[in-house]
Amino acid sequence: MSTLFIKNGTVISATGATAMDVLVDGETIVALYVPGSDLASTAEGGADRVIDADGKYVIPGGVDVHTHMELPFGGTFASDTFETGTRAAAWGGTTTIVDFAVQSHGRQVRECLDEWMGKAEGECAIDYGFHLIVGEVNEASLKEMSTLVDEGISSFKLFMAYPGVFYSDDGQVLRAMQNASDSGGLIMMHAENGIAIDVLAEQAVNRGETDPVYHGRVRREELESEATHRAIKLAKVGAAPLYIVHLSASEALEEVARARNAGANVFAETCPQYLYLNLEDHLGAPGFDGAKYVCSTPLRSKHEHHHADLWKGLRTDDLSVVSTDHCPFCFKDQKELGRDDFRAIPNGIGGVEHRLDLIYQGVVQGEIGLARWVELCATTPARMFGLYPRKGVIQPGSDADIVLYDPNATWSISVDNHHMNMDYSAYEGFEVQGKVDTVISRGRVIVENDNYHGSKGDGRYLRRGLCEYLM
Ligand code: DUC
Ligand code: ZN
Ligand code: ZN
Repeated sequence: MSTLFIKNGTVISATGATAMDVLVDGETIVALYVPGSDLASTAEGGADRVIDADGKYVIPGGVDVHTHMELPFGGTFASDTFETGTRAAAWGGTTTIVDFAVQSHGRQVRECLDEWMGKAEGECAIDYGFHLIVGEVNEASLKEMSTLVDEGISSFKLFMAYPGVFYSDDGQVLRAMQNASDSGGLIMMHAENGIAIDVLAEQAVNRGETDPVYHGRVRREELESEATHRAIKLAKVGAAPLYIVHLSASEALEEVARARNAGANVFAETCPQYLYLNLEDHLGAPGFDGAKYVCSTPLRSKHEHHHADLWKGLRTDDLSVVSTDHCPFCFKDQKELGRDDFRAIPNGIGGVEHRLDLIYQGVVQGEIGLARWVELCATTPARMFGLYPRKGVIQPGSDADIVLYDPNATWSISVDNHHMNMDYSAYEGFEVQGKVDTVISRGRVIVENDNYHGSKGDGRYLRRGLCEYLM
């Protein structure tokens, strides 16, 4: 097995920044050294390869716990396959994803899971795990949920939105929560009142309001906060921990903060799109361009204070994780399905490649510190979803998933330089300070000098443990 010595960098962890040299043996981090020490010189002298990280941050590889490669949605499929999507993730410094296997309505969990395992196996550039979307809560799926926790699929997404597709009613939600309470699983909730949204959407279309912006106007903030509130209360009744996905709005955040202040095991994530994009400028872009920004939960109004509140939530830990909800669709032929009716626009934004950079802008702008950046993008997601300390930290014994990040590089995001399988970028022209320089996945240098050196099948399936935050 070959050894790799990374010297002169600043190692960033969830607790701070320290000048440290890092020794990797094969796939594993084996030691950290005080730079310039005798031990460091000996380790460097014996290494097969030395990388000079002078001027760079040395951070744990990103852990994106919310992606949807190949997701079937609205008569089409998310445009990134496990191959293309995980390669794009690697380019952006993410070395682990947790994607969603989907139990579709009317089908057995096990059969669906096998199918999703098959889609990913041998295709991924980086390590990957799965949550399960429980498309139908019934006796059979509840039984499987308990078994799956022991098999390393320890989190389950339920939807209070999308009636007739993924939707679970309150009784089903409660039963799934009771099950998770017994098994140690974590319920992830898409918290929007889908029944009410469908009424408003139909009324809007009947009035001739068919443009993409109405997707955001009918998915009202109240319908996110109401569902968030309901989910929190149901989780209390079911004695289950709860993780709210893709939280986008101030009022929903207030519900989470209130529950957390009361000591509940309630957690939430947000995504870069809710920190940088908005309803008027993006969803409301001229012509049909707003379709590029149709996702659910939707982008919120710039005239309110959602962005500022979400950044604050990231500082206070009322928001504990930043994921991407990477769910890309091309504009041509996919987003275009909804030209005459926003309800037919496939929901999703691709962003798996840009999470580290976009959240690093929060460091540049003084919203969060360096340690919090790493905590939000790597350490907490790993702990939340049973991957720590294998992932999410640079310490002896952990997988050698390491990113060298250049804090001084500047560039702009574009469809012309991204690697996701999308014909547009939701962040086109967005100027970024900081850049992923080198990416190491289980000891292999897969991105270096703007070249990709990995191959499909490098990534391994991760059996996950339980959420670490449950009390
Ligand atoms: N939201 C999206 O935007 N896309 C896929 C599913 C979801 O909940
Ligand atoms: Zn969702
Ligand atoms: Zn999602």
